[in-house]
Amino acid sequence: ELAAKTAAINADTNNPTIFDKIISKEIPSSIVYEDENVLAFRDINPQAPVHVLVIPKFRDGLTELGKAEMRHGEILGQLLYVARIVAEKEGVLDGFRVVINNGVSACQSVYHLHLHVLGGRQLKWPPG
Ligand code: DGP
Repeated sequence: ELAAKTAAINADTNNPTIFDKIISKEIPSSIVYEDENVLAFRDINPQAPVHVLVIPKFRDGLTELGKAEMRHGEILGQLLYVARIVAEKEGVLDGFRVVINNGVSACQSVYHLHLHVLGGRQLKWPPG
């Protein structure tokens, strides 16, 4: 049922992505946090000892942050709060970074909004 709902809602904009299969558990992932609306799982290509992706289960037009509308406010807030839960669970609440890559020039590769939560090492600034 979840897979069907995800597919139906996500089909409204562009194409489904690999994240749909992660949400439906068709593709296994290392899940750090899950609730009705949000899933957090370890990035397959970690850039830091802690590298977790936080995504909405129902993309609902949010292929990228640039597509956000006021009606997305609640889910956007939930994603940011889950980033904080993940940071605490992973033991990096004292130092972590939340990144959203938006569009080609920011190297976005999956068009289903996702927050990267990075930590567990000294992070440099400015980022690359
Ligand atoms: P971005 O470049 O911001 O669009 O980040 C997409 C991230 O998604 C990238 O860091 C790698 C991750 N990713 C892609 N495919 C998979 C997958 O099948 N499983 C997991 N766990 N992560 C994936």
